[in-house]
Amino acid sequence: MGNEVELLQRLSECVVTYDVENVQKACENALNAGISPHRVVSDGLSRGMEIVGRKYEAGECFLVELLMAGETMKEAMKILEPHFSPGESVESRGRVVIGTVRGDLHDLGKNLVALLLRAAGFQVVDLGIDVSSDQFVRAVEGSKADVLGMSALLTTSISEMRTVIEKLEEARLRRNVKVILGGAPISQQFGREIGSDAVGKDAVDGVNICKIWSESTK
Ligand code: B1M
Repeated sequence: MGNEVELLQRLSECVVTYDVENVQKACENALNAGISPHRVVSDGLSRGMEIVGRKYEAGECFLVELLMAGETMKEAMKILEPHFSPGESVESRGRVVIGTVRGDLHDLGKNLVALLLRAAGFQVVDLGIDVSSDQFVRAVEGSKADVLGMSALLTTSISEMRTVIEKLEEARLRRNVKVILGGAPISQQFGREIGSDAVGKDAVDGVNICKIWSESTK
């Protein structure tokens, strides 16, 4: 079955070579060898995505190949999802509305955050991709959310996050909801500038921040 390094390497290779047929098997092998589902994602699949991203940036692969790498990762997540499920006895920690902002179709990171939030016992309303500011505001109001999570991967989309926060203020909802941002182009400074409550460095960090908020309101 190979050692840990090889199993993680294999996962990364599956993403880099768009090996949709074998990625689930590679996940199973890693899980059976005792590698945690978190590491399967962070030290295996995500490493592969980073390589594909760099190749795209260097002009060594095309958009369609990015898409195929994304699909490979989604296929892998199907196998991993049950391993992140919370126990039945887990009490709800609160409601989180989450989505990728308008103009942005990247959802792998956002899906991972949603998955880990559910695993931690949060009720998650996932609005999907290309979500407008009005959709975010309506969902926060309608679901009485404790937390709003916004994700963006494109620098051209991040200004949309500011619009959402401004509209929450106009609707007098800002005080009722904590706002967390995430995605590669989002810095802590940007988060402070637009008036968010936190920026998650990665999915685990984002979920930990939500857990701390949930504990502090108990
Ligand atoms: Co695109 N893409 N893409 N892409 N893509 C990037 C982001 C890019 C950096 C690639 C590059 O040029 N190097 C670049 C953006 C440049 C920029 O603006 N700075 C880019 C571009 C330019 C584009 C297009 C414009 C290309 C084109 O059409 N010419 C186009 C835009 C489409 C659109 O959105 N309107 C496009 C399209 C696509 C695909 C559809 C083909 C595909 C997405 C598939 C999908 O998501 N279903 C895709 C992919 C796969 C990528 C890369 C390769 C990988 C992104 C990814 O999924 N990573 C990416 C390059 C890269 O990142 N190296 C790239 C894995 C994922 C688990 O990580 O999403 O970063 P990530 O999430 C992390 C953290 O950021 C954080 O936690 C996650 C895990 O720890 N996080 C949060 C994310 N959200 C969070 C929310 C939180 C907390 C933490 O709280 C709420």
